[in-house]
Amino acid sequence: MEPILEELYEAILEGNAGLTAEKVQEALDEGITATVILNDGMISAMTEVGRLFEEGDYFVPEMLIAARAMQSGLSVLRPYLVAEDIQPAGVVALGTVKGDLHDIGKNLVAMMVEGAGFEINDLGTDVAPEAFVAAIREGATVVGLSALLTTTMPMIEKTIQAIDAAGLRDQAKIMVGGAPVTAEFAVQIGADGYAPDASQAARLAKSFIA
Ligand code: B1M
Repeated sequence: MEPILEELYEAILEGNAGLTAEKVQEALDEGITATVILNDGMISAMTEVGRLFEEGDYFVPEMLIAARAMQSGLSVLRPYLVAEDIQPAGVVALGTVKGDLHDIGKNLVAMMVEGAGFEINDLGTDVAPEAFVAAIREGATVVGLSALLTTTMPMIEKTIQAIDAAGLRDQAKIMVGGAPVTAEFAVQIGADGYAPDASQAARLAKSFIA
């Protein structure tokens, strides 16, 4: 790997947002294409962050600051990606279900999934089933439903039912997560996958398009 991409990789692992933006600009100035910068310097770093989190070497704060560094680098890179006409791996519509206002975990999932090369349509919190239906009509191929309350878990199932009733169930893969959600619950309500954390959510989204 080019030394500048190694420095970029390290800056993301360290969660240094300012340095990450600088290294992206330096790599661009050296004539490295946005695609190579994204894949070799940035997505690979976020994959490593995910691995470190799963191994228990990184915790939520480290993952958050790494994801913020990634965002800072992406903001420099975005116009160049557009110029190179890089297509995202797909659009992921993500939201916390209706009645639920928790968004820290959902935001972490958004950052990691964006880090995996997807475009995020962040629908926010307290999202009604109809908004997820509309997002699929607008082109989302993956829907991510987050719930943090046992009282809002049934809304995940209602959202899947609304997508089904709109005749769109085969147009998007549905992944679910949140502290009270389990793999068994995901199977029971007909979701396509469950992820226990943001890193595995990014892996799951990638597996949908593999
Ligand atoms: Co709330 N709250 N809260 N709260 N809150 C919990 C969830 C609770 C467990 C606290 C407790 O009692 N011990 C409890 C739920 C109990 C239950 O349902 N059994 C609870 C309650 C009761 C409530 C209120 C009802 C309190 C009240 O008003 N009486 C109320 C509800 C409001 C509402 O939503 N309608 C409420 C309000 C709030 C605040 C607004 C104050 C605040 C939220 C601020 C915000 O999000 N902007 C808040 C907070 C901060 C929490 C705790 C303390 C922390 C949640 C959090 O951010 N965790 C929480 C207790 C706890 O979890 N220890 C609690 C960190 C975050 C990174 O983890 O969200 O689990 P998490 O996300 C993980 C994974 O779950 C997964 O990946 C993430 C990263 O690894 N994941 C996904 C999440 N979404 C995913 C989606 C995926 C895949 C993976 O695919 C799509």
